[in-house]
Amino acid sequence: MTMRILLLLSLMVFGVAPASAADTAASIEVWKSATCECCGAWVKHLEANGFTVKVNAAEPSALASLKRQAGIGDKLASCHTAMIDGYVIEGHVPGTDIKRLVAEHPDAIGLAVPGMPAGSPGMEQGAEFEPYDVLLIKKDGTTETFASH
Ligand SMILES: [Cu+2]
Repeated sequence: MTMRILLLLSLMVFGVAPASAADTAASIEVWKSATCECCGAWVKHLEANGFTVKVNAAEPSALASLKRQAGIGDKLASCHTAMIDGYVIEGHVPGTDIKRLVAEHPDAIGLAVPGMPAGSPGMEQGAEFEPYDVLLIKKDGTTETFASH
């Protein structure tokens, strides 16, 4: 009986460890236009999900060249661009998907939600919800569906 309890306790400890490791890595840097409201709402969504967010105001031309350098083509582009743990996060990507990306650590450029789908984090418009995919951007520039919402 005691052994079983010990085993259970150690399982609980190991079960908790990856979550706290992910929390310490949850520091994200965002580039956005100073006046972009939906970008600001997305930053609040990240903070509510435990991320520490550093926000940089960027002029449209600087933002565009940042996206180009990061490997974000026109088809993937959205309003804001962020970096976490060496990954690029483009657009209104949910915090849960960012945490999963960091935890799974795939060989990829990052995640993108192209455009600005209604109902994605920061794009809440009442009850309106436009189903959208979170795309994993691979190093060769191709994408695959990482999550569907
Ligand atoms: Cu937006």
